[in-house]
Amino acid sequence: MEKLSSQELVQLEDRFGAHNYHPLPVVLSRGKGVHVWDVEGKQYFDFLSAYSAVNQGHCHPKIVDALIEQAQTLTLTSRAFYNDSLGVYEQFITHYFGFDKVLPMNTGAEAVETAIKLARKWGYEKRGIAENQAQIVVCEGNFHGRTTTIISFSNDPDANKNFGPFTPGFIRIPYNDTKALEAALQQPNVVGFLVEPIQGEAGVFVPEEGYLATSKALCEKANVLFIADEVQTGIARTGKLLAVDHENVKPDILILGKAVSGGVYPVSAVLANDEIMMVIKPGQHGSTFGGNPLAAKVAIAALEVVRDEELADNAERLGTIFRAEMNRIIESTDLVVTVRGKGLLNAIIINDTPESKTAWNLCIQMKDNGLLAKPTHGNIIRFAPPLVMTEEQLMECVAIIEKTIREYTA
Ligand code: IF1
Repeated sequence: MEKLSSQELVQLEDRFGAHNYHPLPVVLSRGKGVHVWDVEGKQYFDFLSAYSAVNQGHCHPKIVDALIEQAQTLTLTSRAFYNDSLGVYEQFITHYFGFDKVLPMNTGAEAVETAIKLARKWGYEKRGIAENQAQIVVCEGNFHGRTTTIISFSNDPDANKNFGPFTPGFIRIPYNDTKALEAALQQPNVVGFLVEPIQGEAGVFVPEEGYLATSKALCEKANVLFIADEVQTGIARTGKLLAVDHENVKPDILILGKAVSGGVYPVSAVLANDEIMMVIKPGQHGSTFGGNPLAAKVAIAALEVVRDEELADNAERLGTIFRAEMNRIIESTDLVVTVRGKGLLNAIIINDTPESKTAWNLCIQMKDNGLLAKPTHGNIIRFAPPLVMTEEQLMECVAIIEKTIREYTA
């Protein structure tokens, strides 16, 4: 087949694909480590990492090798039968994160839905809550996925307008507000508190020091499950294996996705101890691909890479340098108001309204200068490179960001 140009490929997506995204105008055809290349061969630094799914870098050889080997051996058995990869993976990942058991799923949203079902069932069968009365506390500004139940408790109109009717059973409180959580936990039938340790999509909102530990303590006191959604903040992204590790908080239910597979294959996971996990009996939950041998082998390789290449330490160290460099730049420009984040999950706030095109235009210019990033909401640009980045590469990216800001304000 003849090689299609970027423009031709964009037209194919426009003509034949649903318009559920508005991508930056760049068509990628290859990725390796911290770099991606477009169809015309131009190289970029990837500063989004597929929303933190490619923490280990694009096409990491160890993960791809695991994929290829298993893909030629056994890809899918369904859970109607056992297979020789799942138990090995379950032992590996439960020891890796310190829980009794794992329920393997595929996407982050499926894992969030699984956690919701688990918390509700635990509430009915262990706390004696009246059936169909369970409540789960969630936060304003949350992003936990795109299914109908999950958008039922979103307060983002883009996420839920005209997708109703919605699933009941959720209490929404302000993020980073333990007083609001304490009040919500007094309400009857509350079984869980579902929270992102850092709100990614909302614009990399880092809660105050102690928020997670205080929230966990409040949940313990109220016998309510603390459910951490680490789909985006987990897997070393924020400078620790999990974002909750910054406060030594052990969630009752841990939700993982994205970089569990290094972006090579859809893998997600829900981890909990037996007194919670064992409320689900055979035939009460599952999925065709959940826990398939290919996912199992890929996830083991992806998690070994995080451990063996000490990606959390690298993210911690480079994140500190990155924010210092951004603060240096902020000193000398009015275009950027602040930088915030932890590890290599950061964002800059652009000095313009959320409705303005400034952040978008800056991303277009950074693209032309060789770095790919995308605004989250309006005037916030998320910066999340692969965690395998070197300091030298990071400084090259800082130079591109600085050059772009200078050009933009010239
Ligand atoms: C899109 C956002 C990021 C997540 C958290 C669960 C999920 C996600 C904390 C669901 C997924 C993705 C979804 C993707 C873009 C991206 C995203 F912009 F949507 F919000 F990262 F911030 N919990 N986030 O961040 O996982 O089902 O997608 O595997 O929908 O555009 P998923």
